[in-house]
Amino acid sequence: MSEPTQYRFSFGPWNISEGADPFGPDVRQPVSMEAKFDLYRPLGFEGVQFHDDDVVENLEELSPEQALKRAGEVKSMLDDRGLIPEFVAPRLWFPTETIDGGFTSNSAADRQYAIDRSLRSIDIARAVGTKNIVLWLAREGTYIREAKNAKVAADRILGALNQMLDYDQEIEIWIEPKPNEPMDHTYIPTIGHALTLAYASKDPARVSGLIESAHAILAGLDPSDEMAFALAHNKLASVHLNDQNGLKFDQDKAFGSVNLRSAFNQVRVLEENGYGKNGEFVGLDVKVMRTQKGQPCLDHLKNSRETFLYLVEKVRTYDRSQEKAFIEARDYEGLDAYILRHLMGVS
Ligand code: GLO
Ligand code: MG
Repeated sequence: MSEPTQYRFSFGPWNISEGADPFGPDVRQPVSMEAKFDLYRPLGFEGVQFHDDDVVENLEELSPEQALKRAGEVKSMLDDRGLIPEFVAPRLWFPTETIDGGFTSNSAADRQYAIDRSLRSIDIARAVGTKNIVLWLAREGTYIREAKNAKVAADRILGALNQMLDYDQEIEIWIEPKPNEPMDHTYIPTIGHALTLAYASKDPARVSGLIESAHAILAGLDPSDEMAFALAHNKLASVHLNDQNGLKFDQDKAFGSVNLRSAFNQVRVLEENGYGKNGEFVGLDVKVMRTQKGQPCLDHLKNSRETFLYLVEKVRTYDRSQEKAFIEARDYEGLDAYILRHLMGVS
């Protein structure tokens, strides 16, 4: 038996939010980035997920030199607190140039903007101390099918990936698939799409996937199977654990809060396949409820991390001989009941 995995956790500063939604303004005060960094370790987190403009605020107003200088300052803030930057993601969905998409925009100038911004975020990633780039391809899709040529779009996404791989021979790219929101449909909705791009790229060893539970659910898929598929290809670079109550807007609910059994299965697949043994983070991408009082609100992070760890215990205390006996007898009714009893803590 190998040593049990000591999991380490990450979240992004956007997970400490002001609580705005499309129908109402902020309900909490903003917290500065540096003050957010102070909150990580006491909560049990050591990894920080970043967008390029979380590292360098007002990125577009700064020269490349100024931006790198700022990224270096942020690196020192992280070092001082024993924090690790997990990845940097180019924010290809806020700027006006990305209204019609990034790499798949119908405007050549806007496509170039998306490439330039992505290369810039590689420089920022290196300066803040990570080689990992996340591509959440937020606006690579359409609201109506006829608006873009989907075949050309797929070629363009691959072309962008290759340009990024060429730009820096050491970076790794982690694609985070999501089927919808903000688009009606996106071009890279599942891990199967993401890994096809990885294998088609000029350096497949440097391209892998990041699976978010809610995104898999929105695609009508089981998050643990999506994770298992990536693990089978040795391409699960990270996860964004959270939960989702059916086919609605992306809810980013606390991990396990909707479907505890699905959460158990995600933890089971990660634990059984040694996820985390090579330093992979257990990433969270969770929103606090808008209704929550307090400043700042952190319970959704604390609770999600604890739920993960309780479920690790459930996986480790799962009676494997009983599981085996049920499977050998093809008694999946028995297995089903055993799992429910185990999760409920009764026997
Ligand atoms: C949105 C995504 C988003 C990404 C983040 C990092 O639905 O989950 O939060 O994870 O931008 O790429
Ligand atoms: Mg996410």
